[in-house]
Amino acid sequence: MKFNLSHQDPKSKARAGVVKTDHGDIQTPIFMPVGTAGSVKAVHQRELMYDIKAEIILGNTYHLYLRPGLDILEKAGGLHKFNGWSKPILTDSGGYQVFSLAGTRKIKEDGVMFKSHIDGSKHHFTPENVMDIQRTIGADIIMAFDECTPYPCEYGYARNSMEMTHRWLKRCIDRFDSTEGKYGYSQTLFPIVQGSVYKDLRKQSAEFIASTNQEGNAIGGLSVGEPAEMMYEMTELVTDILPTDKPRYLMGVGTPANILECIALGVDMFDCVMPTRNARNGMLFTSEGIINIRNEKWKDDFSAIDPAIGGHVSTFYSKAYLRHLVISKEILAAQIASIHNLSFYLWLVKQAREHILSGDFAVWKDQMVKKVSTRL
Ligand code: PRF
Repeated sequence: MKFNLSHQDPKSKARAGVVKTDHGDIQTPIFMPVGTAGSVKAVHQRELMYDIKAEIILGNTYHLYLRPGLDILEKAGGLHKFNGWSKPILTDSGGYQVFSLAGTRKIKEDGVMFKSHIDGSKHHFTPENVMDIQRTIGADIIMAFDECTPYPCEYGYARNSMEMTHRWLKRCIDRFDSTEGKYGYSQTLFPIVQGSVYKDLRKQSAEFIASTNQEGNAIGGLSVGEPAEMMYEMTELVTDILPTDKPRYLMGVGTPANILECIALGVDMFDCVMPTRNARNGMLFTSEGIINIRNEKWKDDFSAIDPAIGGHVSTFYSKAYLRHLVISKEILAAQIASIHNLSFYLWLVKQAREHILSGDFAVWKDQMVKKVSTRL
C-alpha cells in the first residue's frame, strides 16, 4: 500500500490524497460502506460499484470467522473472490464486535474468550490468531486487535486498557511481519489509537502508535456515546500527532456533519453503519437535510429523492413512491433507501475532496454542515 498526499487545505487541517492498493486506488477523504458479513446490507456489488461508486468496503473478522468460516473463505480464494468485490476491502479486527458482546466475553492479557451470537459456541481471539484470520479473509487493509473502551470509562480502566492494546499491537505486528498474504497480493496492517476521552492517554497512545511506523493509522474508541465536541477534541489532538504522510482512519464515524468536521481535522477515511441502518428505518440523508420518509408530508411529493447528487436511484425514484414502499414494508424500500444514503455519503466526501483541491474547503464545509444537519 502507498499513500500520496496531494493537497492540504490552507484554512483547516483537511487533506486530499490517494491510497494505492493491489486492488486499486482510493481517493481520500473517503467513506467506506460497511459490509459486515461480506455483504453491504440490501445492496449488491454492481450497485456498489456503478451507482454508489464505492472505492473500498468493510468486512468484519468476527462475523466472517463465525460464518461462513475460514475453511470456506480459504477455499473460495479469499473474500474478494467469494463476494465478487474486486476493489479494496478493509476488515475490522473483531475488537469492537467482541467487546459489544457484554456478558458473553472475558478479556485477559492473552486475548478474549467469547460466545458466538449465532450458536453460543465458545471461541478465543488473540492478537496472533486475529492476524492469521485476517490473512485468510484476505482484506487489503487489516486492523490490529484492540479494546474499544465504553463511554463513560474510568481513568484507571482506560489507562490499563490502552496499555494492553499497545502490548497487543506489538504481538499483532510480530505475527503480521512473520506471515504473508495467501492470495498473491499485499496486505497492510493499521494500528489503532485508544485512550478514551483523556487527553494525556490519547497523546501517549498516538505517540506510541506513530512510533510503530505502520503504513496507515486508525483512531478508535470514539463515537461511543461521548458528546460530539469531545470527539472532535480527541480527534484533533490525535491527528496533530500522527504522521502526515500516512492515511488516518476514524473508526465508526459518523453523521454527515461528523464526517465533514473530522475531514477538517485531518481524517482521511471513515466507515459507519448509519447510512445503511438508518435507511432501513426510513431515515434519508440528502443534500438539503435529513428526511423521515414515513412522515405524512412526503405522501404526495413526487420530486426525486435527491436530484442534486446525481446517481440513478436518487434521481429516478420519488419521495412519495419510496414512502409508499416503506409503509407497505416492501423489500425494495430497503434497497432504494440504502443505495440512496450510501450514494449521498460518497457524494459528500467527493465534494469535500473537490473543495480541498480547489482551496475553498473550510467555507464550503461550514455551509454544508448546517445544510446536512437540517431536519426537513
Ligand atoms: N476499535 C475497532 N473497531 C471499531 C472501533 C474501535 O475502537 C470503533 C469505535 N467507534 C468502531 N469500530 N477495532
